[in-house]
Amino acid sequence: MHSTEEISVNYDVLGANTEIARKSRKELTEHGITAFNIMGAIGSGKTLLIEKTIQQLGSTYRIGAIAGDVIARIDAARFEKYGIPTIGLNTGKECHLDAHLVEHGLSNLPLDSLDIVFIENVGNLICPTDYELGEHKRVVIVSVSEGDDIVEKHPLIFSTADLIIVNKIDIAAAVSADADKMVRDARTINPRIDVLKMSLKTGDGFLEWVDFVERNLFKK
Ligand SMILES: Nc1nc2c(ncn2[C@@H]2O[C@H](COP(=O)(O)OP(=O)(O)O)[C@@H](O)[C@H]2O)c(=O)[nH]1
Ligand SMILES: [Mg+2]
Repeated sequence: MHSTEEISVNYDVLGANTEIARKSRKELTEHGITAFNIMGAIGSGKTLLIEKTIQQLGSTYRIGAIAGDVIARIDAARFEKYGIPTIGLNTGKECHLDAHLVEHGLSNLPLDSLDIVFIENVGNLICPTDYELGEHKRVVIVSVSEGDDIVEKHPLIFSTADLIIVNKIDIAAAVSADADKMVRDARTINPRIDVLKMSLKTGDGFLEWVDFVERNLFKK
């Protein structure tokens, strides 16, 4: 028979995280930078989305990136090859970025000469939910190959997001997934959410994403 006991640590971890995130958001805003927190499962298309956005918008706006991963700088290297300022953050055993780590990352980016910062979170649909990072917009990208019940099974992350992208619609038939059901599920969970169906392979829906990014930039 297990016995359980409540232990009070007298420290509000999430509250402290939110406080640092607010400071970072204020600093970014003062610099006229919009930050996007890109969340989603491993393999949903987070890195490719950011890479294609750098290709599309990199000559118009000054873009920086933070790539979160448990180990290694593989995704960071994918952004660096476009010549943009990039910080790779390793979380070790943690399944999400937190505001403290991102604050360090931001302190190493040239904030005076950026318009956009893309933050690729660690691949996970649960852990990043409660951790604000200082972003202005929260984006969740899911792919049809995760199963068309993936949205209804993870309501919390969608309830806090501003935009959900249902990606890889080019392979929906091959994996017997109903992308429209995923869209409906997202709208049921969060009626205020923007939803896009996309294929980063064919380009379907990509320009709507670009429009979402540009609509959320500060006027300079
Ligand atoms: N068929 C197809 N493959 C995609 C699409 N988007 C991403 N991929 C592939 O999915 C894999 C994972 O993408 P990646 O961006 O690394 O995912 P991340 O782990 O979320 O950063 C790569 O092999 C991509 O080429 C898409 O829209 N359609
Ligand atoms: Mg990635």
